[in-house]
Amino acid sequence: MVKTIKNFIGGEYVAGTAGRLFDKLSPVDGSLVARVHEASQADVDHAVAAARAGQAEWAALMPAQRAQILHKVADGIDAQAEEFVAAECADTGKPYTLASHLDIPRGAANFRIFADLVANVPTESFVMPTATGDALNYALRVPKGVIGVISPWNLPLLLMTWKVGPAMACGNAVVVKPSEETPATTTLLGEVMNAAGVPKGVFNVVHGFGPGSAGEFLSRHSGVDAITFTGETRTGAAIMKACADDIRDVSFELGGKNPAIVFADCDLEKAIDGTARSVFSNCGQVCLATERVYVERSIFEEFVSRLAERARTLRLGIPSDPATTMGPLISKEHQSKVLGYYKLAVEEGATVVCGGGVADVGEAYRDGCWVEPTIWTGVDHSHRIMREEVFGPCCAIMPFDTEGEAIALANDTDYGLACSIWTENLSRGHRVAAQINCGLTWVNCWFLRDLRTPFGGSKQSGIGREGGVHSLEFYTELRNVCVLL
Ligand code: NAD
Ligand code: 6OD
Repeated sequence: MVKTIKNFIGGEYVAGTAGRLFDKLSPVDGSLVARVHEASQADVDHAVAAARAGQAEWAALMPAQRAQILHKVADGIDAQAEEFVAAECADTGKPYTLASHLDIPRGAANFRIFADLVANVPTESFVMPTATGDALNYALRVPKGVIGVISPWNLPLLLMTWKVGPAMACGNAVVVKPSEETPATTTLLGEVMNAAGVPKGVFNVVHGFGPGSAGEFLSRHSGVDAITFTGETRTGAAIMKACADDIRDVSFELGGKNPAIVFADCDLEKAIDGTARSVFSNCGQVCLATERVYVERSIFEEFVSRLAERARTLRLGIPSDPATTMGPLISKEHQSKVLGYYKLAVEEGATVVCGGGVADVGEAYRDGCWVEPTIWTGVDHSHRIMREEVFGPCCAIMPFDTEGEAIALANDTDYGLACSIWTENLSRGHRVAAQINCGLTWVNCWFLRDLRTPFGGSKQSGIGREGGVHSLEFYTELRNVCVLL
């Protein structure tokens, strides 16, 4: 049955006042999944006003009281996990196995970690001797106010709650603009917030697009104190401009063109496993995904043929089939973009090791957004597929001869999000990791997350770090009080 999805403002589901609805189509077969109420400027104004009104009551609670409520939110997600999984998979086409092991449990974990952290955060103080006696300085950590959260479609609940969890734990109210491609789970979270006892207006959701729609209305809104955004680098630039006039703060998690470096002294089986996961998981639509693989020359041929073997054994299929290991891309538009890169790679002279086209998943899914998992060799850094983010299930593999060359190749990019290093020589692992210019380096693993650690990108991959106490830096402000005793 086709759902109708409304905005969530002041604790209630409300229709868009302009009466405009847009279609959300299934990436699996192009069928209509939902009709979504697009928020007008007036609706975004309403959501920001509701957030302003709700924030004071929320911030007045003790951190431990907020923590208790946020634990109930996490429990609520767990209790409705099946519904969340079904909604996430209907919007994205991703396998149930992935959503139920990664997206939805992380949605709950993102509330628990920050609830506990904020309830236990210390404050700093200094005693300063003066000629007339001591002065006591202490810092008060206060919420920023209303946070605009603009989120993407690839890991919808996970990435949205990664921002909403710490923002709310710190005493802020939020207005969330989920991707137009994935409106369902953010909307469902409204129900969970109400059931957990979150005061009305603390969590709001507005639906729509970017430019000239809810995304732009929110990022330009003078009633929003800061914007936290995850998405494409170019979109980040537009949001930064929108925030510039009022000097509003931004936190950005942006695109990547992430390298993996595979040394001949690696455990080859683990390196193949890890690289296959990092290239093909979520149909390659993970900001941390590996798109450039540098392999030491002595194991190059073997690595390429074994990774291609893994690609060929991926099982493309519908989300509910437990045998499915890869779903479709998110949309027809994104499929065209990825297929454009598949064509460009060949025009630029790359050798196609496997894949390279539209995947045939059967007549019933002809209108879906399927592409083949793809591997290229015969590339160098003059090729656009070695420089631009594709965001699909593909990688290009290049040989290298020395450690220094591998480091230079990995760093030769405008991005700086993530890197994986595969070696059994841990001294080398530490040494190389220290020289890679990116926010996150994994040695002999990939996307292994401890939520207390700093997360974010260098260069065009982002601004700021979130995770653990680093999130507090963005979602709160410190006020110093100096008392002459
Ligand atoms: P996107 O930038 O197209 O859209 C993200 C969000 O921004 C959506 O909600 C969209 O409606 C909104 N938006 C678009 N234009 C806007 C504008 N002018 N003003 C305000 N809002 C606007 O990104 P996407 O296609 O949804 O996601 C894929 C991209 O996100 C990839 O580049 C990927 O690398 C990146 N990403 C980065 C991280 C990270 O942690 N660094 C995580 C996930 C995704
Ligand atoms: O694990 C996280 O906290 C996180 N932000 C992951 C981002 C994945 C990008 O697609």
